[in-house]
Amino acid sequence: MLVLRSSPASPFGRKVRIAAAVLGLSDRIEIVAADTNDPGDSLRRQNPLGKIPALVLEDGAVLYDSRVIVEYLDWLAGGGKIIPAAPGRFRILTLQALADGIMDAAILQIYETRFRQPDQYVPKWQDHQAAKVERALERAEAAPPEAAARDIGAIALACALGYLDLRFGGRWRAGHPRLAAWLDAFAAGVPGFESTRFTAPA
Ligand SMILES: N[C@@H](CCC(=O)N[C@@H](CS)C(=O)NCC(=O)O)C(=O)O
Repeated sequence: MLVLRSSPASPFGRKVRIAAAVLGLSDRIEIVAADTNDPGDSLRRQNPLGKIPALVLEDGAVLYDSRVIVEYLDWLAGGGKIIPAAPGRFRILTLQALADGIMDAAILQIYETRFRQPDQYVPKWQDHQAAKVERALERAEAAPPEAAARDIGAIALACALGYLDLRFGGRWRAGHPRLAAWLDAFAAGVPGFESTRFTAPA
C-alpha cells in the first residue's frame, strides 16, 4: 500500500485524493492523518518541510509535494491520463499552477489568523494575498475548463474553489458565475469531489 499523509481539510491533499479516484488508484492508498503543527508527528521526518500531502511509497521513499505526487500517480496509472502529452500538457500544468497559487494565497490568509494575535494582523499582507486570489479567479472565469475536463488542471481548480467555499463562505461565487457553474458540473460528474469534501464540525 501507498500511504498518503494528509488531513481532511487540506486542499492539496484533496487534489491528490481526487486524482487517485479519477485514476482508479484509491484502493492502493491508505490515508494516515498528519498534524502539521505537531513536532512529534512523523510527517517532519518524512517531509522535512512539514507539509502535507506527502506520499510514502512501498519501499519507504517519500514523495512531495502534491505536484510530484500527482505526476507519480499518473505514471502509475499508465501515464498521460490526467497529465496529458503536449500540446495540452503545458496549458493544463499552468492551470494547475494557477489553482495551486489560489490555494497558497488563501492558506496564507488563514494562517495569518492562526499564527498571529488579532492585534498583530497585517492587513496589507492579507490584501496582497487576497488580490492574488481575485486576479486568478478573474483569469479562470474568463476561460473555465471544459465541462468534461478531468485533468490535473481541472482537479486542482475544483480543489481551490472548494477551499474558498470552505474557508471564505463561498463569496467568490457571486462575481464568477461561469466558474460557479463549472464547479457544480465538475462536482456532479466526479464522485471523488463530494467524497473528499470536508465539512467543519459545527
Ligand atoms: N506546494 C505544496 C503546498 C502544500 C501545503 O501548503 N500544505 C499545507 C496544508 S494544505 C501545509 O502543509 N501547511 C503546513 C505548513 O505550512 O507548515 C503542495 O503542492 O503540496
